[in-house]
Amino acid sequence: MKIALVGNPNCGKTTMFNDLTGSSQYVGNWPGVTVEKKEGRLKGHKDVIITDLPGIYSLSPYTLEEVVSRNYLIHERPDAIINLVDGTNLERNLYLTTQVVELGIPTVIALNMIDVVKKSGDKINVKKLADELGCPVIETSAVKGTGSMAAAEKAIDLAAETVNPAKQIFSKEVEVSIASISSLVKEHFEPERLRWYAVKFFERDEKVLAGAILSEELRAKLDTIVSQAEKNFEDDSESIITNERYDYIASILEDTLHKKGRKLTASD
Ligand code: BGO
Repeated sequence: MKIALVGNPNCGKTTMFNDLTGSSQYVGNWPGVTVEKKEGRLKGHKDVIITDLPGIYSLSPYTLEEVVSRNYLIHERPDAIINLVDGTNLERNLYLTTQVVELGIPTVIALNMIDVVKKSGDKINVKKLADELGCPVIETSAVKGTGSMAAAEKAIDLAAETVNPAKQIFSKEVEVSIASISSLVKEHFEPERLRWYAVKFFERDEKVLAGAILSEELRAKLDTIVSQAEKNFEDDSESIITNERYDYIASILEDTLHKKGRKLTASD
């Protein structure tokens, strides 16, 4: 079984990887690029390989690290993902999470740096966060070694289950466009991957478009849908998606994050 560690730079991935794999690590390079590839066996589970993917902020196609990570996730398809989220920097870290959950791979969130969060007096409603994101959230402190093994064991359990389709998080208008794209291309992709591809087509992701075997006629139809949305929003489609991801994250944090000093309300 293959489990991938995914997260922003500095979220604690290396610390957790070392904790989970101990001395059974092998380090190489990703094929064709000088980006380090680290793999190791999960302690106490000889058949589970943990792959530490490069630290990234997004699954966009712009940096080598992003391309390596997303190629691995799409083409090698790990059985499950542990997405490390730095609990002290939720807004930025969840930007990647909103993309990871679209891949249709079973995902557990390791809410890391929880020791720092607790010390600061901030409160994160873990259950609500899990409900919003549609995947389990486990509090971890990689540096203290707490929660990491529980996150890995959760990932093993999830790998055996069918993955829930990603939630619709965008505005109604964007979701209508994505639904139209999905119905046009659905024969070309497995159902659990369809949303990832539909969002990428909406964004006019050049690498994904170049790799897809679609007729010219179909490409023209996709272009019409995207151009119409761009016209309505007076913005390019990639920016529309970025902005709406941040709107969604803001709405989640409104419900789940209580900064110290902020007055609690009845719904807290
Ligand atoms: C230094 N809690 C706390 N408190 N710290 C953590 C946790 C956690 O849960 N997880 C990781 N860290 P990486 P990436 C450091 O190196 O694993 C710390 O990029 C220091 N170094 O110890 O490297 C971890 O692989 C000097 O901190 O992250 C590390 O994802 C002073 O977060 C940092 C203070 O972890 C990044 C910290 C010389």
